[in-house]
Amino acid sequence: MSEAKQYNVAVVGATGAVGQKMLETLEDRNFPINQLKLLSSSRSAGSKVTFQGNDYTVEEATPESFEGIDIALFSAGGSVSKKLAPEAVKRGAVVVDNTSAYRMAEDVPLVVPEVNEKDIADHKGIIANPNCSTIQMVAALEPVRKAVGMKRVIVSTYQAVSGAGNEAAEELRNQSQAFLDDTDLKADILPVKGDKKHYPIAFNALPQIDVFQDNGYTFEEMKMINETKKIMHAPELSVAATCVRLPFFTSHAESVYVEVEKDGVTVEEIKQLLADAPGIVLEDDPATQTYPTPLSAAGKRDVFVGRIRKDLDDDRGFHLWVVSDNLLKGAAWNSVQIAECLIANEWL
Ligand code: NAP
Ligand code: 12T
Repeated sequence: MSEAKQYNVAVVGATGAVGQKMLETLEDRNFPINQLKLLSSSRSAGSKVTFQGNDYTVEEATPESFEGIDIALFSAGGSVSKKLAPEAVKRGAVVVDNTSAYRMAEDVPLVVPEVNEKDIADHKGIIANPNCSTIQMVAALEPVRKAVGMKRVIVSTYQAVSGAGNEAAEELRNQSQAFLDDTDLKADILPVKGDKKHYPIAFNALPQIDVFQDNGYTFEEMKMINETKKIMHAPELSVAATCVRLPFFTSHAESVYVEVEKDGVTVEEIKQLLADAPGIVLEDDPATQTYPTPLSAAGKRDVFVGRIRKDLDDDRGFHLWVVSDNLLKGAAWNSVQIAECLIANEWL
C-alpha cells in the first residue's frame, strides 16, 4: 500500500458549483495532497480560494498547467474536457472527468465505485464520472439487480437547480424574490443556457434538463438510459427516463419503478438488500412518516432510499424513492471516491 504517498492534484473548474464541492470533499476526506492546483477560465484567474486554511490563487487552465500533476479532477464543461483532458494525460496525469465528454467512449471506464469499481483498472488515463441522476439510481439498484435480477427500469426525476451550475442557482434565488415581490420574473438560464427559449423555474416545474435529441428525449434522459446500461454491464436492460427540474437548490429525488427477474421477491427482502448495501441508507417507515427528502439528504455523501412498495398488479414490480446530494455523490464525492480507489488499488 502506498498510504504515505502524497499526490499533486489539479481541480479544473475549481470556482464552479461542482469544483467548490470537490474542494470541500478533498478537505473532508483529508485526501493525501502534496501540491494542489486550482484551475478555471481567464474570468476567475487571479481570484483566491481557501483550502485547509490556506489561500490559493486560481490560475487559467492551459495544457502546461498539468506538468507534474498526478490526478486531475475535471468539472468545467465538456468542451474544456475535450480540449484539456488529453493534454493532462499526455503529461502523465490520470483524469477523473465529471462532464459527458467521454462517458460513452469505449475505452473510458464509467464508474460508480459501489457498482463497478473494478472497471477503473482498465483505464487509459481518463475515467468518467457518470451523470448525477444516473449515479444515485444505479447505486440503489445494483444491490437489487445482483440478488434478484432486473429486466426494466422506469424513472421520473425531481432535480435541483444546482445541477445546472451556479448561474442557475442564482436565477432561482432572483426569481423567487421577484415572485414574492410580485414583479416580473427574468428567465435567461434555465432550462438550458443558450437554448432557444427560457422559462421561469421559481414556483414551477420544467420537463426539460439539457437539450432535446431527435428522438424526443432530452440529453439528460438519454444519459440516464445509456449510462445505466454501461455501468451495470447490462445492455439488455430496458430503461426509460423522464427528467424534471424543480425549484430547490440541492439533491435530486427520483421515483423509480423496477421489474426484477425473480418471482416472489418481498418488500422486506428488497429493504434488507438496501440496508446491507455500501453507500446506501434505508429511510423507510410509513408508521413514523420516515422517508428521505432533498433537504434531509443535502450535505451528505450517501444515497437515501425510502417508500419501497410492491406493485399492486405485477408481482415482479417495485417502486422506490431515491434521494441524494447531486453535487456530492452525484459529482464531487463520486469523483474523489474514484481517485481514492485509484490510490488504494495502485491503479494510477
Ligand atoms: P458552474 O458553476 O457554471 O462552473 C463552471 C466552472 O468551469 C467554473 O469554475 C468556470 O470557471 C469553469 N470554466 C468555464 N469555462 C472554462 C474554460 N474555458 N476553461 C477553464 N475553466 C472553465 O458549473 P458546474 O455546475 O460546476 O458544472 C461544471 C461542469 O461539470 C458542467 O459543465 C458539467 O459538464 C459537469 N457537471 C457534472 C455533473 C454530474 O452529473 N456528474 C453535475 C453537474 C455538472 P470561471 O469561474 O472562470 O468561469
Ligand atoms: N446539464 O454532467 O443541467 O451530464 O442538471 C449534469 C447535470 C449536465 C452532466 C443539469 C447537466 C450534467 C446537468
